[in-house]
Amino acid sequence: MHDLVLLTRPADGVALLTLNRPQALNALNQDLRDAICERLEALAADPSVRAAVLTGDDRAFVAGADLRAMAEATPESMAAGRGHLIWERLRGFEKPLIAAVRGYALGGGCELAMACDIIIAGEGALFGQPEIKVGVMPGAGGLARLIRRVGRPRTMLLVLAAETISGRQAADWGLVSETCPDVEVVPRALSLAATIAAFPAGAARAIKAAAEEGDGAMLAEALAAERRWFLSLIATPDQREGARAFLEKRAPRFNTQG
Ligand code: CO8
Repeated sequence: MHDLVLLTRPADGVALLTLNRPQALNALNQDLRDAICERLEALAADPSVRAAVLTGDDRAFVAGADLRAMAEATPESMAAGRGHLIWERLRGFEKPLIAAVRGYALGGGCELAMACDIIIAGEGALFGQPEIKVGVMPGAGGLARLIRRVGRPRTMLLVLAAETISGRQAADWGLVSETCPDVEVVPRALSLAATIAAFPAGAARAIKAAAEEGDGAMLAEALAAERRWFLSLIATPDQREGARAFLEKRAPRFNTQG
């Protein structure tokens, strides 16, 4: 499991987590979610870590929830499973966390980046919430957080029309903190993490807590509603068709009549 999320300590006070499931473009299956949670718990408990960077590789930050796993899921199995724990773990993570995004950040990948405090995006990064293409919708902030960051009209362009945007456009929209050439993404994120690690840890913790509390109550409600509607689409004929068509590399045949 440790191989799924590599941990290095490139600078004093700084941890670098690298998602390592390249054969599936870091799609979030349960093993990868568990490995992320495990790493976050270890970093939370380690007083020598004062800021962390989360990254993927050149091709993908994360290409979404794992559609292979979703092909067989039911609302009950998903609601009862551990799938949501990663989002709770991220919301409860008290140390500054920076997403360093290169390549695809789609669906759950865009949601994972938005669950971090700062997002550094490569110019070639690609952000989107294209769940509708596979018969579902975002379930972990792709509506609730995105609407707060870029506004509803732009959110709906990504969520309803499955449009994707580059890292540069994501910066213009305010979805990410800043953009830079792809090769500079991880160094820039690490440099910011080192800066933060040299500031008082108590102040950083208070800033995160205040940001969460300020936005928190209404966000929590919106996230719960989003997850409920997401689960309502699991195991429907269109969701099954969407996942199977993706895995079989063919165009889906959806019921477009309602
Ligand atoms: N799940 C599983 N496997 C994937 C995924 C995925 N999301 N994305 C890519 N892969 C796999 C492919 O199946 C392929 O494997 P193989 O070589 O065995 O066939 C490998 O990764 C490489 O992918 P491609 O060959 O497709 O690479 P391309 O460069 O041609 O295309 C894309 C890259 C455009 C990223 C394409 O792979 C794609 O469209 N992927 C799916 C993107 C997507 O729809 N993401 C949204 C998923 S749904 C979601 O995230 C819901 C989140 C809700 C969470 C709420 C929880 C409560």
